[in-house]
Amino acid sequence: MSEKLLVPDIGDFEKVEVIELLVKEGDQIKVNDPIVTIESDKSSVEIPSIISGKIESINIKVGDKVSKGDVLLHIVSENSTKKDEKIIPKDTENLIKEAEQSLKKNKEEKTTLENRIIKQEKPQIIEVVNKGDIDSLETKEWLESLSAVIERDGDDRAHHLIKELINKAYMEGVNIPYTQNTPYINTIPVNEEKKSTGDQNIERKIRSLIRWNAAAMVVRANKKFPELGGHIGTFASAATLYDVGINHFFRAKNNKFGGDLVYFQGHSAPGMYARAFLEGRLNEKQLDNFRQEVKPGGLSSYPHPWLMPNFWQFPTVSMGLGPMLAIYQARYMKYLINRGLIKDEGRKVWAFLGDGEMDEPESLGAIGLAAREKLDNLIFVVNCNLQRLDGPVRGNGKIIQELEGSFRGAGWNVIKVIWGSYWDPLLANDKTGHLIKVMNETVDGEYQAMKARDGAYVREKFFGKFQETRELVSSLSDKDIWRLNRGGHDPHKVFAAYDKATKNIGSPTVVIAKTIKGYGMGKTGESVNTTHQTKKLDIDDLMYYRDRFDVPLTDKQVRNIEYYKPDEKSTEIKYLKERRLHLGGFIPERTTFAKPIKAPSKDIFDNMKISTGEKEMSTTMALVRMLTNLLRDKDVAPRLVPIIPDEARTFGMEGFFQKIGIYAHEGQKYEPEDAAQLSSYREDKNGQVLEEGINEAGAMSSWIAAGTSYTNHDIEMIPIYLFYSMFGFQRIGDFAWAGADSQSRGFLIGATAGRTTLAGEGLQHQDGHSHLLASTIPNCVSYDPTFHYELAVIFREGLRRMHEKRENIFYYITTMNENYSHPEMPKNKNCEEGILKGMYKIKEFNKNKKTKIQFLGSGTILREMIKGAEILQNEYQIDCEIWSVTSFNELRKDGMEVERYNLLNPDKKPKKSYVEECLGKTEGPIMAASDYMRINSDQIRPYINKSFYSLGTDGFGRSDTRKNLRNFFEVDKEHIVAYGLSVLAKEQLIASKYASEAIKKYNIDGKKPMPTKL
Ligand SMILES: Cc1ncc(C[n+]2csc(CCOP(=O)(O)OP(=O)(O)O)c2C)c(N)n1
Ligand SMILES: [Mg+2]
Repeated sequence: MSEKLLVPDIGDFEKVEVIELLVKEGDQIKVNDPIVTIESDKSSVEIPSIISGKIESINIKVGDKVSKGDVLLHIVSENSTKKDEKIIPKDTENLIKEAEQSLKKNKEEKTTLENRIIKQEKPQIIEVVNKGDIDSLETKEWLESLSAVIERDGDDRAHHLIKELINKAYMEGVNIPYTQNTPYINTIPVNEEKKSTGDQNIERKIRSLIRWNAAAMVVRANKKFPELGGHIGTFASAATLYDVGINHFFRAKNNKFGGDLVYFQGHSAPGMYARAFLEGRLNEKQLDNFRQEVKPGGLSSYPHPWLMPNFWQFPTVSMGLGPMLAIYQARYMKYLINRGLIKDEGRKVWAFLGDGEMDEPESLGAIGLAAREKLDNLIFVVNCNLQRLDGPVRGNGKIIQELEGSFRGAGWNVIKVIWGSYWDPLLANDKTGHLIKVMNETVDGEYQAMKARDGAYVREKFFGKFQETRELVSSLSDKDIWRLNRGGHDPHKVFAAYDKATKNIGSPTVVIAKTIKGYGMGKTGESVNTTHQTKKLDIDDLMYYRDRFDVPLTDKQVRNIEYYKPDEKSTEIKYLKERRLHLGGFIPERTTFAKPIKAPSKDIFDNMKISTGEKEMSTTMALVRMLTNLLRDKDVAPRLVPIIPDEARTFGMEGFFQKIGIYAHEGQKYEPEDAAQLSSYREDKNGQVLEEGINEAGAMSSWIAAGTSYTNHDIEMIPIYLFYSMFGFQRIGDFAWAGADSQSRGFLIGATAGRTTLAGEGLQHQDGHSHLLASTIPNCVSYDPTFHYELAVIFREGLRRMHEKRENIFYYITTMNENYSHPEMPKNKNCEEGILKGMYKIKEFNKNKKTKIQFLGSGTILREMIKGAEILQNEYQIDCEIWSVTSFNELRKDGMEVERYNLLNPDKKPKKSYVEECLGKTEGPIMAASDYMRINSDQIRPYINKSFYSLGTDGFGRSDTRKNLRNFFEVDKEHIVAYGLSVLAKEQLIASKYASEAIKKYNIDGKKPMPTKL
């Protein structure tokens, strides 16, 4: 039966041009196969078929304008099933799934509840003493009732009752301030702690050796070169947190398992080196080259994959990046799983963070997303040693409670590990609740001060606050009191917390552990405000450190600050290795087994090498067209990860919503408002687009996760992050640097780029420097193309270099939103090479054969230069060669290298920079211009021995028409003509009157201040 395929609802557009026919008569097609591509002045989308069958006739051709309801094709259908009828109603499917899941969950919950009720010992009544308690007897009764409920019906019932009480109070108008906090005690009750299976004695010995070697490494390096720096205090406070993880939880990547991903806190790097030394992965010589990275074999100061590519995976030392990168890494892992690209192996992402670090807005900035996306593969461990660099993190408050509130409020599973096991009996005996009261009321400044003093001080200042607490410790000596340990230094408590964290389902977990900064460093380094920067320990401190951790070194060895490594056959080394063997291998370790992606054949970009004729389009639109083409390449299509921070419509990418879907871990639970339209907002569990919302830092973190997929997930992916160019490097510069360090591969597209192409926006939108920022990153390759074929050549080469040849570089390409027609690619065989190297001659005006000038134009301003050159030829008889400069940055890189070579080889024939090759033999002075600051084009000035002038858009942007903006910044064709004549006059190639006349003619006000001053 023959059926018509009609143009569907395409939104507000009418008479949209058909730019591509993707089928022909006689083709057999299936539902969802793309039929035609249509393009409005903003975006291009493919229309998929909703019928399967054989194409009988095609009613449209390229160039036709179509509207909703027009007939595209006649199809002889196979079974006359239309997509609309066949589609399983998504919502019903979701409902069934959800119901099934909740049934399963209920069952699980019931069993765990039963278990809990059975194993629960009689809960203790914790009475929290409160000054304002007007009837303590009544309070006691209520608390006893609650205890009875917990005992009889379990935690959930108790929770339910409390919730009901709060609701009731709220309904009665009682204004109860809401709190996300629990008392200042461990989250996991003693009776629910999972016991470690490890040998605590051996583990303590190993930990002590790691502590010693880490400190020795820093002290030795600083003895040799006092300028080198380093940190002892951070790792000293976190050693147990890492050790328990590495001995029992962090699973390495191997041929059977993808590996957990661990973000180590930057300043704790010495601890990781010290462990690798015991593991035999690093030798003494390497430890002695800590922070001496210039010669090969040195150990990098902090985790830097660029400098130690086989060891470190994640750069974290710029505080705040780690937490955000880890969140998006966990999210990206789920994305890969949901798209069926990797298996779900229950891998975890762990992130170790400092409590001071949590002040960075980025640290807490994305925790909402982690909860929303139910990232139960994510575990944060916040090391709360209560100190940052200068002093206490929250001297007057409590960082642990503050973090608990923030994370609980955001929907995380919070596990507080505050007190070590020595406190357990005291807490159990705290029948009056006074101990918890003191714990709650003592501020961090006091807690810190106590650990800088001794047991007697703690007795007086802490337990001495109440008679009840004083009595609680009356039988303890000062030494016993001093031994009361913090949770983060207690391997049992840490083990129990990690165990619980790894088993949590449905939400991310944060383990908030209390520790002591500089733990074990003695009077000069423990819990004092200067701990962070202590990098030298005197002999007494070293002796103390040795004794404190029972390191088997003689006094002489301590004086020599010798490392200690037990024999390979010792129980310690055997144990350490056995643990790692059990967990699949060493950690951290960076490897990659990803297969390259074959770059698409050149012809996939053929349609971008022909002229667009009358048709005008922006380079952003050309890019989207190109991506649409790439989605038809079977090798590339599944690997593309388009990332957009709420700007798809700005860039004309809304067609992607239907075509490849927006990733949403819960699918789409609602019918979108625009469901009937071709570009409907389609969320899908295996959607491909990462729509990040207004969140550039998050989008960049996703880009880094995808760009390092080849090493962290052993699958090469092609992230393409499109953003307003002004909200790129300027906004997320530190992330871009971390991405570079991580050796991310992929594309950053600075769309709506330039200072004058984005008309009608303004100072905060108009970018005149992103290329300069890009140029600061050594492995960033950047381009500012003008025409669609340039873009195509650059993009394909990017795919080839990064994803086929696996070079550790990334691309920054600016695209614009100014519509113009694009010429055919010049036939010159060197054109492609020139585009990639950074410049090629695009046009020549040589009618007059008298005076000549060289114009170097980039991006949108190239077009002004072409128009200016035309005026110069026709009205002033000046010839001109015009060069399209696709990348001043690339030209500069080549110039620097060649110059260096020539300086280093004074006796050899000098090499020529590519700029010199292009311009060396040309006639006339050079004038360069771009839509960026002059310094952009000035970059190549040193590499050519000719008069060189540049125009650019230095100054604050502002909103106006493109014409007015280019006039204001003096980069329009009129200024190009006037300045061009002035340059020639200055070079005494023409009389100055021509320049003066042009200045007058074009109403150029010589008295107008520099735009930088306006
Ligand atoms: C973005 C950034 N700002 C400042 C620093 C300098 N800095 C290094 S460590 C540190 C204090 C860290 O304190 P915390 O996060 O509590 O870590 P701890 O060493 O106490 O575990 C500071 C300010 C940095 N590394 N990164
Ligand atoms: Mg700290």
